[in-house]
Amino acid sequence: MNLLVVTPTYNERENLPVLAAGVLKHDGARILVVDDGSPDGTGAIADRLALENPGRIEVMHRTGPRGLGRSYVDGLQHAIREGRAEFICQMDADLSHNPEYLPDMVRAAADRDLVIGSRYTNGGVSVVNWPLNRILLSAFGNRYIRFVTHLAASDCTSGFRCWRREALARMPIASMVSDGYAFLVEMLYEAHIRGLRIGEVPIIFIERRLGQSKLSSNVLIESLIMPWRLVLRSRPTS
Ligand SMILES: Nc1nc2c(ncn2[C@@H]2O[C@H](COP(=O)(O)OP(=O)(O)OP(=O)(O)O)[C@@H](O)[C@H]2O)c(=O)[nH]1
Ligand SMILES: [Mg+2]
Repeated sequence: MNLLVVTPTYNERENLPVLAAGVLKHDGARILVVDDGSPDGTGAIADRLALENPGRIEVMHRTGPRGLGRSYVDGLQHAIREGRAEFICQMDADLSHNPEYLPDMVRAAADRDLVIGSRYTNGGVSVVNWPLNRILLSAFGNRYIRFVTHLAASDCTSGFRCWRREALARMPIASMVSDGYAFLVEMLYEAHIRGLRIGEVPIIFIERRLGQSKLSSNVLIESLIMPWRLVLRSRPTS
């Protein structure tokens, strides 16, 4: 496969080498690490991994305000500009997203524009080591987003995604306004209103064992408001 995996990192020093090994096991897969000046030295570890795996790992060191959405905007735009990968995946660095699913996702993306690695395809929720409150928050959040936006995907907040590059190039990446989970919803909504073909493949999501969560109340509040902004801004004005 001809794949570039874009991975945003903030303080993932223990997780990144394991993730990189899992991704690079697949022939034709490369990684773009988008590090936000992690205080724990993840950026330097990424540089070392890049030296050890010539041509297969690239590192973008961001400066200025940090953020998951901002990092994806920069990383995905870079992936389109370099124009080498046929498929572009988005993936967390904390090992919640198992690289073993990458071939499944790329295969599914052969006749889709965007494939979501989904925790909800079987009716239940496929997560390991999540406390009940996190399960409820995610399940409620997804229902709420679908209710407001009429998106059909069962997992609108999954950060594990695979795009065909031509489809990603049609997305207004530079005009995304949100960060955090809301960024993922915004991208999905823009893909939907552009008529992109969206598919899902089942994954089992494993909660991080090492490092710290960056989930904040600001991120949650933004994701409650964003679905309304999305539907209001896409309404015909006449
Ligand atoms: N570049 C960059 N990456 C970030 C930032 N915040 C989070 N990330 C990365 O985005 C991915 C998802 O972040 P997490 O902290 O795991 O968020 P989460 O999955 O909602 O929370 P937990 O898994 O429960 O900890 C991880 O790879 C993080 O390192 C950021 O501000 N900048
Ligand atoms: Mg995580």
